[in-house]
Amino acid sequence: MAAAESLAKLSIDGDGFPENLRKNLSVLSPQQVELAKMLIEMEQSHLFKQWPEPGVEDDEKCAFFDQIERLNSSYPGGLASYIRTARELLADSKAGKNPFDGFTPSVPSGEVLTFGDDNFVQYEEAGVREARKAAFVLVAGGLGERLGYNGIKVALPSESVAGTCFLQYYIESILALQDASCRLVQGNCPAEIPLVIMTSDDTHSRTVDLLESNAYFGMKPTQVKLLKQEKVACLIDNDAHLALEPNNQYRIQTKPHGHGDVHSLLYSSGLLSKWHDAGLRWVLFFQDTNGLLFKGIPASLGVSATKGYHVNSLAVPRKAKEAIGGITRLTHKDGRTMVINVEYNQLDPLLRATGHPDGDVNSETGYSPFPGNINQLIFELGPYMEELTRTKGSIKEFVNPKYKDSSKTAFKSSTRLECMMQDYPKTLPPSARVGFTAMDAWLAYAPVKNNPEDAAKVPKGNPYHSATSGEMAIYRANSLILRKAGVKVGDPVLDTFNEQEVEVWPRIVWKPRWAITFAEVKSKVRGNNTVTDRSTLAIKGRDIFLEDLSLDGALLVDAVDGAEVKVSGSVRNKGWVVEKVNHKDTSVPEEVRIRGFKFNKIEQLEKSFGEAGKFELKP
Ligand code: UGB
Repeated sequence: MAAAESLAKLSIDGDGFPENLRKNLSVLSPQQVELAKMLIEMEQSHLFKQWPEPGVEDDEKCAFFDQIERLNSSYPGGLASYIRTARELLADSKAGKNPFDGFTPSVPSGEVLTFGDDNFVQYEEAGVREARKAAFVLVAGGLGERLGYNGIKVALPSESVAGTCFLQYYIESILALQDASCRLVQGNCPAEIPLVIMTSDDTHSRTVDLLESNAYFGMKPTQVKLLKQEKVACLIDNDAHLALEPNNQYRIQTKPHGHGDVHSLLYSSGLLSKWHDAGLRWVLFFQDTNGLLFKGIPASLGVSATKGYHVNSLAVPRKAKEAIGGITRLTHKDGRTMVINVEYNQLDPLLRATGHPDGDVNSETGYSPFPGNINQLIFELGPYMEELTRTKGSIKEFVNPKYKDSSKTAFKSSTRLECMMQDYPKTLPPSARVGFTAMDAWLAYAPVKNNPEDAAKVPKGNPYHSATSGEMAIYRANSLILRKAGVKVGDPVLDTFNEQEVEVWPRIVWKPRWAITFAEVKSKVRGNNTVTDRSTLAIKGRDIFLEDLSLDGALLVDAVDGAEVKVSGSVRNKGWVVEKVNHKDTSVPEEVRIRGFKFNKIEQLEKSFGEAGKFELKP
């Protein structure tokens, strides 16, 4: 029998060869036998310990090898390479080897932007011009364990005035950039910015459903491409023995490999060369729940284009111990340097090991001296393709086992290898132009990552990264932007929701179509406008102009393209009142209770303009 012969070539006998597997060879295909051989060679015979006689659960045995085949083919170099790397990294971890051994950290310099000044506006214009040559990549394969939300994170409302979910906000922002970019170059434009979404088994089907049930939020379905990442095998010990599911001896336990998979998936998809041939120049990576993200994109893309950055990371001031990586210049003893993210759990030990006994602490500015990485990365496509041709998109991995005790011989639970997309520059040559663009956190960063209990425990003064803070940050940013554009916006009031104290600004939202840059905001605000602190304002059309408006209450204006609407006069009504909700109150939908408040919509002025023409909305 071919299968048996193939295994016989293994020349493994005695203790090393599991009898239970030998007996079951007749059940397996020749390919499965080859995989079995690889597993035995990689010292994984424990996987077959409990296998029953042939004829019992044979379908399950084949399903086991189907999974092995998937794990083998989805990892660059196959499962054997995964196990080998795991052994090396686990040995390093046990030995307490510092991954930054030989490197000294220092604070890098980059482009620091001030919202709304001439420099910022010029970068924004340069960025909008480049946007038509960009492709966007959203990494959305994460389960969001820290948030604990039952749905996918991109389906969560980013705010609850208009109820725009994150994916909708992202897609509408890309479409607005596309329009603005084409307008700037007067039509000489491919007109469709591609969007790739990296999903995983945890998020894939629900992401497809969300897109399909919302007509892709206005994007052409052909513009959007989903790439699904596979999970990787879990490991039970320092010898990298694979872990079986606790309740199924025919399934390997798997966990996510991290957002770094995005590079190998893009490489193998063939999309990069397609984009290159279509004249694209930039690839922008971003994460699943940052409702401010696109406020920083145009200017940062402008920085990339102006400075010729191959890699540009967006950054914000970072509070010490905040769960965001620090952008760091690392200088090796041999003289090599690189500007790279040092992940939040590694920054403190690295600093302590290199002559900073206090570790990750704030400087006299009240912030960590290291800019905070918000994992919004802008790569120049040409150099990116060249590098991936060399590396095939594989990214330096790491392992983070939770040991039972200081002997570091046993794990509390299984572990696995992981990789991060921001580690891409680690393999770049010193000639690569790697920089960062820093801006205020209020403008560009407000992720939703922590559940209410954990958010409430965040040290005072550090950002909560919760649904509460994420939504309130949108109102604050929009209020501050309108202020900068000359609108008199009421002061915020402090309030506490789900035990998190936040500033509550007027609830102002607008569609990205209305304005995607500060220059656009300014062009749509004329005369003397006032919005009081208790007000709610939602602007949903492209050609809506605020002109001598005095708002004290709630106002919602919608207009189709071509309907030019001047909004003015005095709008006064009882408005929308912010009401507290307890996150433990299960009678309230989950997406509401995790933010700790909802609106009681008492009274509003709501007006829609469905036809082209010139209109005035003046009560
Ligand atoms: N993600 C995937 O697509 N696949 C995966 O396997 C895992 C995640 P988290 P974390 O700027 O906010 C990152 O869990 O640990 C997606 C940076 O590493 O939110 O908070 C997932 O869906 C850190 O340097 O990441 O840390 C989500 O969209 C810091 O900058 C994204 O990857 C921080 O984010 C991030 O996943 C930040």
